[in-house]
Amino acid sequence: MSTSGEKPKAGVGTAVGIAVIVAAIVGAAAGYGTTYLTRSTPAPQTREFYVFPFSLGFNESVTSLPHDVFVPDRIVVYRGDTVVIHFYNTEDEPENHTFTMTAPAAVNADIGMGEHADITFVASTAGIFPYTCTYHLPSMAGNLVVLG
Ligand SMILES: [Cu+2]
Repeated sequence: MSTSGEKPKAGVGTAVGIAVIVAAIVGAAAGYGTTYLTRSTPAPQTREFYVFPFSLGFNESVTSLPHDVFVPDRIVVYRGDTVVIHFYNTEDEPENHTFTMTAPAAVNADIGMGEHADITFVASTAGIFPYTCTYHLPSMAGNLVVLG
């Protein structure tokens, strides 16, 4: 214990500990940077998806929400891929559904019972892009995820 009133000085052990922590942080940052710079995106390819309307089992008049949803409600591709969506209206009642999006492509396929639409576009921009059915918002909606 110091009796002179001076503050105790940091020892060699403390300095070594700090150096180890700093080295670990610098090493982790360098590793992350190297991984980021050398990452590769797969070559663009055509990816096909089959999309359907689906009715959930609840009474719309009770919830004030449409019981229709998309299956699937999430589509994931890489930037540059050609996306082919086969949109089928498989419902057994005369009701239209749309597959509508504004980006990365303007699409508005409106199909009746028993019909289908084939939609093709290039996912040229990375991001998350909503697709909706204009008749059954807000529940009938999904997202196209384009990885950059
Ligand atoms: Cu719909």
